[in-house]
Amino acid sequence: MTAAAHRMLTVGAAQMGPIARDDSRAEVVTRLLDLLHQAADAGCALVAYPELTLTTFFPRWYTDDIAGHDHYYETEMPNASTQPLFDEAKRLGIGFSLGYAELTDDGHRYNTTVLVERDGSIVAKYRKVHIPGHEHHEPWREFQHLERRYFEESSEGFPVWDAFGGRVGMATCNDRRWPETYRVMGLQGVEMILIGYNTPIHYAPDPSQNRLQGFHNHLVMQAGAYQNGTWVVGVAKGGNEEGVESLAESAIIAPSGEIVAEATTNGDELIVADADLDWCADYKETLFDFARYRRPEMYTRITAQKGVER
Ligand code: CDT
Repeated sequence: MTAAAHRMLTVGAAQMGPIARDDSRAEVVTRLLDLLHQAADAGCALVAYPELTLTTFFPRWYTDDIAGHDHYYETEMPNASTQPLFDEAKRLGIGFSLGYAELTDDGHRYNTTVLVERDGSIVAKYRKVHIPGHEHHEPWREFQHLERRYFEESSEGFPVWDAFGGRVGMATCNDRRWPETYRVMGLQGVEMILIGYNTPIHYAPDPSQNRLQGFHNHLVMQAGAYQNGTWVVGVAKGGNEEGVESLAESAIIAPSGEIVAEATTNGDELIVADADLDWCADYKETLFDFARYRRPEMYTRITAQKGVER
């Protein structure tokens, strides 16, 4: 009897360098297309783009009237600006995930990622669950992090989808720091989690963490991958954007927790890995055989309680 062929998925993380406030969507999409063509040359079937790929990271600026930032949001996806990316990806037979600011018909604002299959069909939208930062202008900060002003917390949780020959999930930036993010998807058998991020190096509430940004980034994604037996694709919008230095260090992480591809620049850069989705089972069916070893009755506090008991 011959062994079944492993399910291989060649995946690219399309790191972006900075996007200026005045850059048009068309200019950004040109850069996305360039990365897509590099991905095609590398044999990718799936490309992950960062969080809020289409614009500068606008939550760094306060507006009294939130509608003052409406031009940073997309009301449709695809739309006229992104249609060339959707068309070219379909022509090349490459799927992708793309983060953007979503403004819904009924006025809700989400930090969203769309997942598109190789045939151009939309698999799903994921809306960011953990919204970091603050709601109001805080003049003591060097720059603002007003995600909590400009985005609602999603109440749709962390679903996974059968796509790309495996089981795929998504998370966005701050979500990657929370173990629950990975575990909720791990309990649904996730095999690859796509995570876009914009992480300023300077963390105003506690600058002693600044030097650890790169370490923490890899720490949380590597732990999430290993403890759930899943691939993790972490993709940054990095570099100095409108005077704010953001972490690059995009990485593709195997179910072993090992980094198998890592960006070396803080600009537009594609990194690629041949992901063996069947490698996940080596962890899911042994050390992390959830059905055999987990003790959910011991973990009830995790869903019953939000903050630390005093
Ligand atoms: N985009 C995003 O979620 N960034 C946060 C910054 C820290 S909170 C101010 C992050 O967790 O990387």
